[in-house]
Amino acid sequence: MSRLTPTPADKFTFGLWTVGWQGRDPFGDATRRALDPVETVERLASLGAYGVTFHDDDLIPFGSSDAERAAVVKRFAAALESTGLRVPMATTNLFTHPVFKDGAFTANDRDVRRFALRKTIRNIDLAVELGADVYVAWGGREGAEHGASKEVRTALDRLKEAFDLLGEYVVGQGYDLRFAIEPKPNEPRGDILLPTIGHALAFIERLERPELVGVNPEVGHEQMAGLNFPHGIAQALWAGKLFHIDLNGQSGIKYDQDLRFGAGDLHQAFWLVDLLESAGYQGPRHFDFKPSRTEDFDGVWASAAGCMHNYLLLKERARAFRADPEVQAALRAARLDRLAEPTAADGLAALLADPTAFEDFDVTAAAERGMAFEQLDQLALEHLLGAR
Ligand code: XLS
Ligand code: MN
Ligand code: MN
Repeated sequence: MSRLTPTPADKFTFGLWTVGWQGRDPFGDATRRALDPVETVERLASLGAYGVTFHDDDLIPFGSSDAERAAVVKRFAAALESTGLRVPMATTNLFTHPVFKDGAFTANDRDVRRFALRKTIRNIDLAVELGADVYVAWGGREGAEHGASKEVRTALDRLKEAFDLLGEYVVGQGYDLRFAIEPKPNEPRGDILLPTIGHALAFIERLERPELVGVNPEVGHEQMAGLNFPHGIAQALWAGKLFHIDLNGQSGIKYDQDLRFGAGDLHQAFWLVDLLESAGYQGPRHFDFKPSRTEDFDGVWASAAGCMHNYLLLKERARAFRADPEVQAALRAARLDRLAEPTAADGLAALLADPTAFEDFDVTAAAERGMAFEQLDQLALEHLLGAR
């Protein structure tokens, strides 16, 4: 087996809705038939994936009877059992049904908010039953298009209320389950609440049980806002909040492209894998992408395999970059070792009393020092291109 053949140890996971996307977009109908979740489980297992994830409605069609629901779950669980595929995460669809047109946890209508919470809690029970330890919450419809239509401070109160109730529920049930909020700046709403990783991190600290809640950032979502995804992930790691991650590709500030991982901004993909691997991120590498609607099922499975292959290739390139003695010298020349030193380990009083820090500091000489970043970055580019 090649070192670039995925195995469950790589912890690659896919949502049912990713390979199962039928290609419907705002301008065009479906280009592919619906996939049976059991077929998805079998195909993903044969490609070397570790697990599969789902929205409640991906698995159990909205409005199913209790008996239909039980039959679907039983069949799905049997497929998991026979393939060994895991379900490390699940989430709720709070955006497709028209009832959620003005949001779910922050809908102006109280009855819709209560329904959204009950729908979520019902699927949390199933997620735990199937072994998940992370529950993703993407508030796709929690937002607005019209200025006065959403009182944002009040909506944030309702959003906090929802997460506090969900936290109370999982603690009360004794579940080993944490929540991961997925930020997105827009689409399908004109503007969505908690649009970036930073907004979500600040929100989490206002909750009753902040320790239960982290983030599930998605590559393309931050890039839709023009942000540097690896920087956002670094801050989430720094805060101890990277509970899950959605990997895909995006080319700049435009609609949510959900390209396969590695397509789009390849540079950011390289630095992302370098970061996740060097930081020792232990969670699933979850692909949330959409195989282009131009593809038949051969293209769908090829793109799923491509996501995993590209991750493994980038992991290999990042490892070679870090191991290269010339890179290590370039990192020293760029003074990364100095960044790791505390600025005033001797304390504030010593800083204030140190004339070399200010009175005698040679500002001109310091300003003239080159940072040697270009050579370092060229080495990275050559490693990324496989030229070293
Ligand atoms: C949509 C989101 C969605 C979440 C799960 O843009 O990425 O698929 O990951 O609801
Ligand atoms: Mn997306
Ligand atoms: Mn996502």
